Amino acid sequence: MANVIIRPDWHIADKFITPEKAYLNRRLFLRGLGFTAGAATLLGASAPGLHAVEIPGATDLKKELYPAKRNPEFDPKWKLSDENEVFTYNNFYEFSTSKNAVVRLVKNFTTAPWPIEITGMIENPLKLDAGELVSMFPLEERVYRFRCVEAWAMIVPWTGFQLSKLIEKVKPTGEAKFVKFVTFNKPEQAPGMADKRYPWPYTEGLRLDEAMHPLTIVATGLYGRPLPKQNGAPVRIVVPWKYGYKSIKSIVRIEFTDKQPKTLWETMAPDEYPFESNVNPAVPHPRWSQATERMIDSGDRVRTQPYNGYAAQVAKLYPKS
Ligand SMILES: Nc1nc2c(c(=O)[nH]1)N[C@H]1C(S)=C(S)[C@@H](COP(=O)(O)O)O[C@H]1N2
Ligand SMILES: [Mo]
Repeated sequence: MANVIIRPDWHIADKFITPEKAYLNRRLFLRGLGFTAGAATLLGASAPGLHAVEIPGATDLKKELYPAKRNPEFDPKWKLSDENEVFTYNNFYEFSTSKNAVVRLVKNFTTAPWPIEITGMIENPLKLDAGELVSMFPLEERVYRFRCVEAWAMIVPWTGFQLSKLIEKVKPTGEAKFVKFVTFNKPEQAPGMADKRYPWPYTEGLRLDEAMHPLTIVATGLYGRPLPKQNGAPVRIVVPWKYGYKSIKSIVRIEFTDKQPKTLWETMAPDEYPFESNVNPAVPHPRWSQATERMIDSGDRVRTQPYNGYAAQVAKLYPKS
């Protein structure tokens, strides 16, 4: 780690504000459509929401709703990670444990139709298609930090809505204390599921108060488009103050319960991936430090923040720590 750059905080150097790589790629996309180099430069500069060419793994669920308006409360002016990295460097073990292979292996993954069930200790159980869920509440864009337990990180614009809105609609009963989330179970479409060492399907969970927190979202899109398959189409959960594995992809079931749910990662290795899993630079993973993280596009090393930078919003949920 000879070239480690520790930056004082999350205000990353200005030189990264227009990533050259993203700019060049956009130019290539547009040129492919027959734009001249000059026109491409103009369009690239003036229409950042323009998506002229399909990205790998693209989906089109309710695409007329994108891009959604960015919520000014979650627009911290950080430099976004290069979307080409975000779309091609993925943890999605149902497809592969190799991050760069996922985007290729999602080709036969079908995400429509996509039935979702909301069940358990609630007054208003629901069965609906992902498209109905995506249309149920107004969509907004939020720029969040995202921190994987493996010590890589990114800053991305998610589209979605607060999970609390859905929870208010289904009305948990007084007994409900936890929310369990379950991913699809389609081994015929997801080659990684042949690895029977993992307790498929992928499951995750939150305490009810964590699920109700305004930072917790149902994400339906990324970079102004419906979620690509490799990033968890058609809908996933995003919990920005916890390690990335809590942000479960491609969910089919949300269940309200009075017992702390067993998660896939906790079942595999409880001391490495416990249920709570709040980002904490002071607590190393048993096999590596969590003090710093590597930005996936620039490779910069930055200091990891308690609760991934969201302490002011969420520390009160954890009075004992
Ligand atoms: N169903 C499911 N959800 C998942 C995973 C997975 O393997 N399967 N990986 C998790 C991990 S470890 C991370 S870091 C993030 C990665 O999300 P991204 O590929 O969109 O960056 O997804 C999380 N959600
Ligand atoms: Mo992760």
